[in-house]
Amino acid sequence: MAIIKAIDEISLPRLCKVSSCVVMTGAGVSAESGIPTFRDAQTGLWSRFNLQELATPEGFEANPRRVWEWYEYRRRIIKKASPNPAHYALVRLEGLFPKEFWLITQNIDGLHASAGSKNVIELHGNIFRNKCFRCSAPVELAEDVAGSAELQKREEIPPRCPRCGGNVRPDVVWFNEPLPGECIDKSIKHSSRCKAFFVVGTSAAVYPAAQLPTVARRAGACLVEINTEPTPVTDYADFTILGKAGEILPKLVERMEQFSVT
Ligand code: BJW
Ligand code: ZN
Repeated sequence: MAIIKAIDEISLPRLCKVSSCVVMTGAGVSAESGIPTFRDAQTGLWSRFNLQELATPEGFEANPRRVWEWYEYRRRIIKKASPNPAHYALVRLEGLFPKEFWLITQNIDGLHASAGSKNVIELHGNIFRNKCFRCSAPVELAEDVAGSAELQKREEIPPRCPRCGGNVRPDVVWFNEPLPGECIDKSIKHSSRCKAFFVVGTSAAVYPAAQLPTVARRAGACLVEINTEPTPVTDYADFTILGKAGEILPKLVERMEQFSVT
């Protein structure tokens, strides 16, 4: 384990004198924006909601209305949220690697793009997009259609696909579903080529995302983890800093910016 107490223990040349950087983020990065994580003991979504019923295709087939309404509830929380200092620090980090920078996120909230990050790969989809459960066609819904009183009266929840009449679902990746092929292929490629890899705010419990830090480490990247708690990545990371992403990342990026101009 390489848990360090202060960010000045991190070897800046190993992070700044390289031309390629990949960051992988998880729900912990959005926690300080007020969006619940999944596995945190008291506050995580899976401590209150049933994963099998709400985040699998089987759960949707069994009760599409329940799943649609749960995602409506989560959309309302996310719509009210704004990026936090961790998201903005990652925008500045991208500026330090003009040749090659990728931000791979498991988050579906779109906050990295809202903050201004450019090269974002959304591994698990985006909660504000929809698609048809039957034919997979993307479905655009008017802002006020989903969950409107009129639809509830007609019991058209979830809404119907205009192409085939199938149930509309959020365009996110549930358990037992493959990740978008291009996203995971690009993520593996960039993780295996980068020289600096940051893992921020993820329990690294869900595959295939959880394999990316291993891929980067095996290929020789310097691996830096930021999390409030140790995770499986802590065992093989070069540096783990325990603390909140919104507090650690701005300080670390500021130090990297200072180092890069000298
Ligand atoms: C802070 C903080 C702060 C808090 N600052 N830190 C290989 C081995 C074993 C199992 C599998 C395997 N391959 C596949 C599987 C099965 C399965 C899986 O991984 N299961 C595991 C649970 C064992 N994987 C899948 O099913 C995937 N599909 C797949 O592999 O398909 C194969 C296939 C091929 C062909 C045909 C069919 C299938 C799909 C996985 C989809 C995951 N989906 C979800 C839901 C998305 C939609 C939604 O939001 O509703 O994605 S589940 C949920 O977990 C969500 C997240 O993106 C994902 C990861 O969670 P994350 O981000 O790490 O959050 P937490 O809560 O776990 O952790 C938060 C962390 O932050 C904690 O560590 C805190 O300490 C920390 N933290 N505050 C810094 N302020
Ligand atoms: Zn359809």
